[in-house]
Amino acid sequence: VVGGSPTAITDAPWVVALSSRDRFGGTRAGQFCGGVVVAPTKVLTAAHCLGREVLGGEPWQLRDFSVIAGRAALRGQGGQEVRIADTWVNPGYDPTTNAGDLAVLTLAASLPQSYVIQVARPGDPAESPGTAAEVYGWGDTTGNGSYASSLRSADVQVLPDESCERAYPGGFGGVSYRRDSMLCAGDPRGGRDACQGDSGGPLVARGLLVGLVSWGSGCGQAENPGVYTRVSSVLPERF
Ligand code: 4AZ
Repeated sequence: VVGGSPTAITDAPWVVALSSRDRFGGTRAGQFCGGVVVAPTKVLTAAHCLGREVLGGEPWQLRDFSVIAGRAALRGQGGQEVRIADTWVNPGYDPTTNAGDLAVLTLAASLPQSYVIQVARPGDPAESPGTAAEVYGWGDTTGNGSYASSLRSADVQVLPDESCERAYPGGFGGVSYRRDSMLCAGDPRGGRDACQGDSGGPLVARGLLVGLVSWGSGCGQAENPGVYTRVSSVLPERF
């Protein structure tokens, strides 16, 4: 998260870190993506977080990964570190266009019900342009590869689809904005945004989950907003 500030986990108990045993050790505790608790044993993340670009070409095994919940400081105490029992990747996810970038992790143990956030329904006013929103994560804070060891969040707003259609007409690596499965959000003046390492983490508006950090060009550039998975339209079922 660029342009953000430290966040207590008690203010955002639904934010979790995805951790890989063998990667990004040290202060990041293996953190490579974010996630969000939508039921005691269900965590949403970005499908691309389970893809080759993030996890490497080698066959990986579920036992190499865990979810860190209830903890803002990755190397701190408290909270829960839970194994992942199963993964479900949205069959509509298209890695070449990033459309439908959502996966569901089923946890091997239950998290407290108090961690659960409610998901916005399709067309909820929380998805309307101009709505204040917050993005959360342990990702890059500068755009230069400086990752956060403790949870941060930034105030952004839901932007009109046109803002992202203008920014991403198809020229960004062939990836274009699609309003049916994506949500546009950011800071109209620039400076506040999700960044690398925040992928899969939540965009929250009016207390509801509206988006998952998915992609964008750079971080915090006014003319290149963040693109989020539009959770309401991609999620297969209610939790
Ligand atoms: C990334 O590489 C990434 N500014 C995520 C979000 C954004 C840019 C990059 C949005 O995971």
